[in-house]
Amino acid sequence: MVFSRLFRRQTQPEPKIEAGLKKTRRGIFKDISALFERSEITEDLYEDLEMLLIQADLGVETTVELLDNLRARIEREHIRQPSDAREALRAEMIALLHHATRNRKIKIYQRGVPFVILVVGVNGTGKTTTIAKLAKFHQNAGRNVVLVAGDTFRAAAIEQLKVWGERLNATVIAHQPNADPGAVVFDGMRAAYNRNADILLIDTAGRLHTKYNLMEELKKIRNVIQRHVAEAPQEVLLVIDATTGQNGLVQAKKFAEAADITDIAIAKLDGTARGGIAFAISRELGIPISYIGTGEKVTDLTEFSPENYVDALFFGEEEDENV
Ligand SMILES: Nc1nc2c(ncn2[C@@H]2O[C@H](COP(=O)(O)OP(=O)(O)OP(=O)(O)O)[C@@H](O)[C@H]2O)c(=O)[nH]1
Ligand SMILES: [Mg+2]
Repeated sequence: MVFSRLFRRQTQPEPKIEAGLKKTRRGIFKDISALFERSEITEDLYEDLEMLLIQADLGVETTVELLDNLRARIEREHIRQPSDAREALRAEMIALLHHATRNRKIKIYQRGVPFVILVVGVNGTGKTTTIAKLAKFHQNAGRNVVLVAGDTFRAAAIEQLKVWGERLNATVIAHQPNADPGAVVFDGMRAAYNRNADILLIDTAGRLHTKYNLMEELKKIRNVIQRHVAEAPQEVLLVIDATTGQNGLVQAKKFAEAADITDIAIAKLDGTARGGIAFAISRELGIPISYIGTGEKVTDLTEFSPENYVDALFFGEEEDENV
């Protein structure tokens, strides 16, 4: 007699991620789970799984790769029970996400050397909000944060950052609208030293003019930063909007080609029922996903963990209630 393992949560519940993935979990991933309640592993099961994964925004290529890996594992481990196949799927999903997180560099925060975080991304993806969240995140860790309004194209963008600065009690360095972003960043770097800042968070304009312009502008900002701290920016964070799915991924790729991105934040995960985008991002960009945003509040940011993420696709409060 073959006993199949019970499919259980492997990580501690992480309420913010679970809440953020609620729509995905209750939608597509509920259907995915249901596939494994069938009596045998058949070709139909693989086909239905493929369709659902594509719907979840994994994209065709990532889905095909995941399914190939799943089939190989099922064969290798002589898996016969669909419930064990679901366990194998979880393992392969986690492996896919680790594909990128493994490239993550350890962050070194040194006293007296500002840790500069340059935040980039297409307009409207959630850059400024993510900056506020990150400011809170670092403040909670006891770090002194200064914000720089490097998005000088829109007056509203400068105001928005100032409002966050007031709420967070963080200094905001800003110039007039249409000022040279390089000049603002220069003042920001100086302020970081004068105010003993541990973290300097730089907002940038989201307009994706031409790739050449974008590269030039980011290069200028980088030069200004490096005049003060040679190893900065220690983090170049690309913010991706989860609700824009595969389109967002295409734009993110362009950004990744133009700027030396070190980390990715996926914002607005709470706003989509297709939370599979993280897998496509991980595979296609190969850049570590470091944070996920699951709401509009400053506290709605979590550090990314593949294990927690995948568990939250399958388990949440509502499942616990049923136990
Ligand atoms: N639900 C939800 N909304 C978010 C999240 N992050 C940002 N938003 C909202 O998305 C909208 C755009 O966010 P911003 O932070 O202004 O985006 P931006 O990239 O700075 O935009 P531009 O400066 O115009 O390029 C705002 O209404 C935010 O409140 C999130 O994680 N969840
Ligand atoms: Mg903005």
